[in-house]
Amino acid sequence: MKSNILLSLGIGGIILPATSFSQEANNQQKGSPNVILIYADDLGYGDLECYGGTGALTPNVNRLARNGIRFINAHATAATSTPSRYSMLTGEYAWRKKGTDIATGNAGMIIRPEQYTMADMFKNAGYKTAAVGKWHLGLGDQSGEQDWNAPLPTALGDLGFDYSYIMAATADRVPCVFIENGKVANYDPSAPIEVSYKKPFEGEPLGKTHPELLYNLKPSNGHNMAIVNGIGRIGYMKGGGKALWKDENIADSITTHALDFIRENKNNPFFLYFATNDVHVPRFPHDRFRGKNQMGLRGDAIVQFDWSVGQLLNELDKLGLTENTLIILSSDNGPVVDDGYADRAEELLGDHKPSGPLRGGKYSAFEAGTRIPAIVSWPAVITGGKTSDVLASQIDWFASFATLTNSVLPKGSAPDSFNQLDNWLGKDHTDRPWVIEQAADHTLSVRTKDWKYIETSFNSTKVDRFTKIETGYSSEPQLYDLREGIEQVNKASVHPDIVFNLQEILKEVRIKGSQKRL
Ligand code: NG6
Ligand code: CA
Repeated sequence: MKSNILLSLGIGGIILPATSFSQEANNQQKGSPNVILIYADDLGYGDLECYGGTGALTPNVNRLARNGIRFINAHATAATSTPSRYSMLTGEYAWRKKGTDIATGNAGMIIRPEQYTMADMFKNAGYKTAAVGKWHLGLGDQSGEQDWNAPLPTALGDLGFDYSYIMAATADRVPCVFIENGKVANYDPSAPIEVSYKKPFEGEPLGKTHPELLYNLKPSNGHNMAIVNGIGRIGYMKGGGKALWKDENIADSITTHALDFIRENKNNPFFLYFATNDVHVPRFPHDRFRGKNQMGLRGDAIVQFDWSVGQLLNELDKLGLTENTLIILSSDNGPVVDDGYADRAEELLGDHKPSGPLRGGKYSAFEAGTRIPAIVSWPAVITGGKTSDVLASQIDWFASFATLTNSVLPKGSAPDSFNQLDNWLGKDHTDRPWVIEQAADHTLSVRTKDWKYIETSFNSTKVDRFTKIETGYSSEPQLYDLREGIEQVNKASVHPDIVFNLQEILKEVRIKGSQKRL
């Protein structure tokens, strides 16, 4: 029997009727479906058409949603990229580990080779594994010590990925080159690469000193160090020559490499982590995606993202792999409109609401920081066109995929990840007992289906000056009743018992770990 307090916290509520599954589907499930994780960057809860987005057409994502389940209560583990990705790929909350905040482009590898990753798990289950696109989890042994002109001593091959074609960090951070299997792709020996986040290289023009060279995009905040492709970046860089990326070709480049990987592995199970640069800044999509929506470059980036999704779906169709490929499409954190470039995103937003009905955005402790779109499709097993409001977190993908592939995880690995496979496949509608959300300043929130507690923060900023996003930080404890819709009225003083219980969950998960708390 559930205790009253569990019920009052909204724990364990069964929301939707369970779907029945045929024996055939269950048998298929025992096979090894291909798994593709399409991980968008800064794509908000309200950005896609199928989540109410009005500003840009996303027909390919619509197609995926028609074949799958659209989750409306799913969370990334953090409101920024590096901690979110760290948690997702290791099954360990990033706030347990130092050095997992937004990484520079010359950060050393944050996940260490001895850690067991989601890719290791797939590889041990007989899958071919690949990471294509944005990485943002460091490369090489030591921060700032990489020699970008030689193979990196440690890279994604040490974390279970058979193949990788990645950007070291983000498009707004140097080095602006792709790294393929631990080496700079298309390396140009005539232009040796040097990278520093400490000091500029003599003779290299900077955004700050040579704004006239920023012919593609100008910054609105920061982004005034190295200039590559007429766009200012974070960090200093020299050389690169023919290996330097052109921002307008990034989506084409990563999509092409993803398609090649799929083709090469059409006869064996594969795991593809496809992490797009879209819709992160600098938003500078290819010409053919321009001007197709009212929102300017941010909208064009959403359209370009949708195009990449369509390319993957078409290829699976062509190869006859659609039926037995499990696709999850989601985002690493919530949306931001002005993230440091003068791309007119704010001015052209119109009625489009990147956060949908939620409060806050990227970086924020409020819901839009981590509540993200999540669509799961697997035609062999899932009857499409459904919506699920089950409370879910990306932290559970690791253990859920382990169940999917009948994998045994080494002791101590993925310590915060629970097997919620049946929830993600729409068979079980029991909410996760709690979900923990990490804001940019490390403020943690714990939420159940009905309630959300935001712990007190020493940070007094209410609205970020540059992004104009409400942070959700307060020196007072905050409690919101999510049945009322968004976080609006702080009920902490009205329900001290609920505050206490949510604080206890947070304390125990923090100190004793997730498994002990269960
Ligand atoms: C911020 C950057 C922002 C973005 C973010 C990381 C400035 C002014 N802002 O510091 O542009 O790069 O870091 O985003 O430089 S994330 O999605 O990768 O976490
Ligand atoms: Ca992000």
